[in-house]
Amino acid sequence: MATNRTFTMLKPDAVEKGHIGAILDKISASGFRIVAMKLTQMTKHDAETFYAIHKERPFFGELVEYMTRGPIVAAILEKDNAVDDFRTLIGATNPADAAEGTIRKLFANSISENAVHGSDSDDNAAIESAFHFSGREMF
Ligand code: IDP
Ligand code: MG
Repeated sequence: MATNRTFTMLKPDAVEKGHIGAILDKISASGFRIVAMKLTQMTKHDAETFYAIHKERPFFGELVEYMTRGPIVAAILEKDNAVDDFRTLIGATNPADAAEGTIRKLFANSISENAVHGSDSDDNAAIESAFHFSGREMF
């Protein structure tokens, strides 16, 4: 996969609160092109696999419970410098620390329910994209 792509999820809290449109609007207005997108729900096994790197963290059970409780929007986004620029757009993990105007500042509830996921590296963007999408779902 090209390194100008990143992977995102609009997490269950954002979907529950009806923020899909507003968040996608911000993503598009920030210059990202949607390469792939779907509304889907992660199983417990999916969430445990996706977040395996965090399995020793004290919040792992809470994270899996949260990420599986309702549908998410999964998407692949394209832009120059996509991974870093998207992390800037979403803001810090804890919305209390997120910069003004960032997606997490605007839409997140808390450090655990923080509205959006963004890949942290080109390698993880490719792994996470392939976790959710087949080649024929990418455009
Ligand atoms: P990131 O999403 O900003 O990359 P990570 O450290 O990779 O943050 O954590 C993954 C996800 O786990 C976060 O987005 C959040 O939903 C949850 N999380 C992270 N830290 C905490 C915590 O201290 N308490 C509860 N949940 C957390
Ligand atoms: Mg992370």
